[in-house]
Amino acid sequence: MKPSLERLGGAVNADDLCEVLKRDGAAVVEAALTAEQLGGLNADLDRIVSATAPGLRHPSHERMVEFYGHSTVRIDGLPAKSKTFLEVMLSPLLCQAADHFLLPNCEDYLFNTGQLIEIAPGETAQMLHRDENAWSHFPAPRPALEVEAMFALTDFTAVNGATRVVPGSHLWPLERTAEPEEIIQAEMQAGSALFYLGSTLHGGGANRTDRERRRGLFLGYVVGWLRTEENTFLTVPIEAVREMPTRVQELLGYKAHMGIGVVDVGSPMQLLR
Ligand SMILES: O=C(O)CCC(=O)C(=O)O
Ligand SMILES: [Fe+2]
Repeated sequence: MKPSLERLGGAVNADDLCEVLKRDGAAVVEAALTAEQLGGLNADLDRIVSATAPGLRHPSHERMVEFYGHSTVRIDGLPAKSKTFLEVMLSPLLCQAADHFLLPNCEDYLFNTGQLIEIAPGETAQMLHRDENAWSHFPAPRPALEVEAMFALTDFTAVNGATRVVPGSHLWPLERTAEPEEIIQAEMQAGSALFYLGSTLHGGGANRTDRERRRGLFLGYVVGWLRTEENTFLTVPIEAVREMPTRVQELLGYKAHMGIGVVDVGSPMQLLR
């Protein structure tokens, strides 16, 4: 049976979203951003995107070069680059989904990374993957480690690179690969979001247009005892963190996970006072 990707209205409550995520591993939430948030993010990021070269500028490993794409612009450090991004970090649906899936496995969760991902014409499809495989040394079966969302900042279409996703694959053994008919593209309007679990197979789509750029804002939370993908202590200056809401400071790692992530053997919050 061809799987389907559930589409929920922006007014969906978190319990209903979590039910669908538990069953399918992914769902589209329409109008997840307000018009002001969408406009604010694009205004904050336009100039930075146009000044940034595509592809990996400083590869951490040669394997990441292909994975991150040659015609795709990626930008992190977003908490210090956009005030609206901080609002999106605290968006109730995403935080409630993270509460639901991650709090059974940790004291509190952390911001894993936020990336602006702009796929330019000519980009090929990214390999399907599970984001939790970033922690591939952790043998399966793993507890839920990561909850994430890809917000569309432009329309996502089948030809401009809409994320490809495999509903139900979060329940598969890690070695099972997807058949073409099991892959669905998360076509959605700007302002909508694909919510998914870190165990769900997905990947960026190919951009087969002549001039359309597909801009997405990716944001994920992980259990607080993992090393996060983005090194937020270096991407977000501490002077900027001092001005942020307390919950954002916690999510950026200034809350210790019991004895993990401590400063002076205690809470890093002391550095923000
Ligand atoms: O750009 C996309 O649609 C997905 C990107 C992605 O899954 C990743 O880089 O991990
Ligand atoms: Fe991914």
